[in-house]
Amino acid sequence: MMLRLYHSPTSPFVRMVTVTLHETGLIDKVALVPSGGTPLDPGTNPVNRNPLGKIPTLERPDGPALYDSRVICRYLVDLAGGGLYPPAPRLWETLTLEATGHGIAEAAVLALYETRLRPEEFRFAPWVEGQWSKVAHALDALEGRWMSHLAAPLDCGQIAVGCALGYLDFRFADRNWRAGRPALAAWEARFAARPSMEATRPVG
Ligand SMILES: N[C@@H](CCC(=O)N[C@@H](CS)C(=O)NCC(=O)O)C(=O)O
Repeated sequence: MMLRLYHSPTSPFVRMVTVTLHETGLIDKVALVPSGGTPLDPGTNPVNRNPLGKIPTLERPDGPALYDSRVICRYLVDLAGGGLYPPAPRLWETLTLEATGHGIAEAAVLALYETRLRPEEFRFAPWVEGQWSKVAHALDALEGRWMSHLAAPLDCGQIAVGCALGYLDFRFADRNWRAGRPALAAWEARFAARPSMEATRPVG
């Protein structure tokens, strides 16, 4: 069964899906369709498949296209026979960790759009700092409360956090997110060495 994933190598949300594809062994079943766009211009993003004009979007032979990345990851794990979403009650922790990784990536993408897409005269620095304070609070929560879950067997919560941290390194290296968060920094160094993470490192 061939799947088609609308893809960009720089998107942290796409990376959550491609890491899941590697970890479930499904990567060879998916054709990557290069795409890209912004809220200002959907570009080559598949607006006809995903009305929100965002990637990742997954075309599948057995139904309408799927989006967003969390839905796609759950579909892929189901297709692979399970594994990366544990049964409840642990599931609720995994999904909350996944939401934390997503929240970090969303705030970082919004901060990037503010500085990259907005003409200089319309930029509002406090709004960017507001996004960054969401990132900082979430990183502190990971360091303070989530290290034992992060150290447990792999799940999609860990994948979301690993990809979000990789995105911070890729786009916001100057913010030095590791400062004051030694446990999370050590976890990230181990996680980034997984073959699935090495194979999907952002470029561009
Ligand atoms: N919640 C979505 C977020 C996806 C997202 O924001 N993707 C960005 C690329 S990193 C995008 O397609 N942006 C285009 C736009 O916002 O119009 C998901 O998890 O899939």
